Amino acid sequence: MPSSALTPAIKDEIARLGCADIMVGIPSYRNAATIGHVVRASQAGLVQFFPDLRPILVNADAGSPDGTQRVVVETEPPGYVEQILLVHPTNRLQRVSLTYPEVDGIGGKGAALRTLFEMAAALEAEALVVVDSDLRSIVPEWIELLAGPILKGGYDYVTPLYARHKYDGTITNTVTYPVTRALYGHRIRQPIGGDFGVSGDLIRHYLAQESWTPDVSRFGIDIWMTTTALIGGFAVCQTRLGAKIHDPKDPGSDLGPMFRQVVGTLMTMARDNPDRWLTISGSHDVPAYGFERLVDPVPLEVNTLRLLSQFHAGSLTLAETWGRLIAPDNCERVLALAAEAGELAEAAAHRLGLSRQSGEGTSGGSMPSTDELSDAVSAFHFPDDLWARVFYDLLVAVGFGDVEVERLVAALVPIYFGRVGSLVIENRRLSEEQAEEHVERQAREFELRKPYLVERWRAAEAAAAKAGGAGSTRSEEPAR
Ligand SMILES: Nc1nc2c(ncn2[C@@H]2O[C@H](COP(=O)(O)OP(=O)(O)OP(=O)(O)O)[C@@H](O)[C@H]2O)c(=O)[nH]1
Ligand SMILES: [Mg+2]
Repeated sequence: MPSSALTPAIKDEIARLGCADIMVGIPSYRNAATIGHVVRASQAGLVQFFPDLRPILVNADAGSPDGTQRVVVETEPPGYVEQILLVHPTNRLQRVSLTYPEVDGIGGKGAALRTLFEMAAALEAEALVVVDSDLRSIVPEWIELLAGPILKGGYDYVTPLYARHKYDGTITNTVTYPVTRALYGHRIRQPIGGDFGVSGDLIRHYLAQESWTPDVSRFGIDIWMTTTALIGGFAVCQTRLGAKIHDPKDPGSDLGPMFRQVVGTLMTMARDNPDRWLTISGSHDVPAYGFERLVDPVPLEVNTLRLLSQFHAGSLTLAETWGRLIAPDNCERVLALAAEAGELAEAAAHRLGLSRQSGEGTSGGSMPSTDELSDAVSAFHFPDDLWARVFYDLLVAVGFGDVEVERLVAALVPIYFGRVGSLVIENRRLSEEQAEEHVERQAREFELRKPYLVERWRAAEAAAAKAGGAGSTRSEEPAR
């Protein structure tokens, strides 16, 4: 990890605070509208469930101009805990909001967490709970659900389980869940959920890592935390938090950069740790804490027409790059699908009176719903096996090809849009449970196809060793 970049002000703050047993950390950027609720719930959770511990709440903010930090320092805990439950915390709750420093010139969620790790380590906290600042559905019990397995159960890393809408969490559903499961063998359903519990031991391990990259300073942080915990052999469990309601994103318009940062980090870590996944086959359940909850997540709209158009548009500029990265048979299938996506989207846009590229309304009329849009392109289907093969082809290219990871992952984005579009179309008539079964089906496909990855990886490894002379293996000399 890059050397400590804590500012003198943060060091002074740490000296003033001294020690803590349990810390809640909240990264933020322009979250004044929502962070108050998160701070209130966290404070109540600390006092209500851990009255005997020394608690601290730290907000690591990007210097938001909207008053996020002011909201944090002015938000008081709810009075009911002491008034009704007569719980009197032994130790006063400390509440701090600070502007975190960049890491090697890069700011972002990961840089914020880096400051939180350093603070938790300096304060010798036994457990750090990290929660997102745009959460609407957090309740005080989340703090216990995320810290309990660490403080009472001896676990090191607690990942969330949520009831999410079938169209929410597309990067998770299409990449991080199935790939983490197939590579490392742990069925962690939300490897990048954003709400985590981390033990003091694991924080120290994080701070000792050399694998921090610019993407980890941004949205690569979540998959980096999960993968580092798995590779390091730490005890991992899940915890049932109920619904995740937060500022939602449409996968076609908001998630491109996040996809690149998350998937770039996942691939770089796989490239650098082949010994941790090459020999693993199959997967096992990861224990879950907390009582089951029956909740209906908030619906989300997705513009499937735009996803299909973007897939097609990507094929027009990236066909040559895809040809260098993807095995010929698979590439041919992807190009045929992209052409089909373009035709279907164009015909549907014409029928619905929408502009072709954006899928937006052209005459000020209201935008059709996800179902209407998906019905109009219902013939489109991107098969599970092709998605798994293409992903694995790219992983091999990360290991042994001559295209740098950033470019390679950028080239995958339009294909991801095609895959997500297909899943949304396929799931439009399904319940959340049935859609979940599709996610499982796809994860099994990644496991089933893993021998394809291992075979290609080993062949490329052998070819690289031959070309570079005896002893020049991939793991000694990572190809960038
Ligand atoms: N400190 C800091 N926090 C950030 C930055 N960008 C995002 N965050 C915080 O990171 C958390 C997650 O960001 P979101 O934009 O909600 O992303 P997400 O919920 O993981 O993404 P989806 O689930 O795909 O919607 C929130 O608490 C944000 O405030 C940043 O640049 N700096
Ligand atoms: Mg969010």
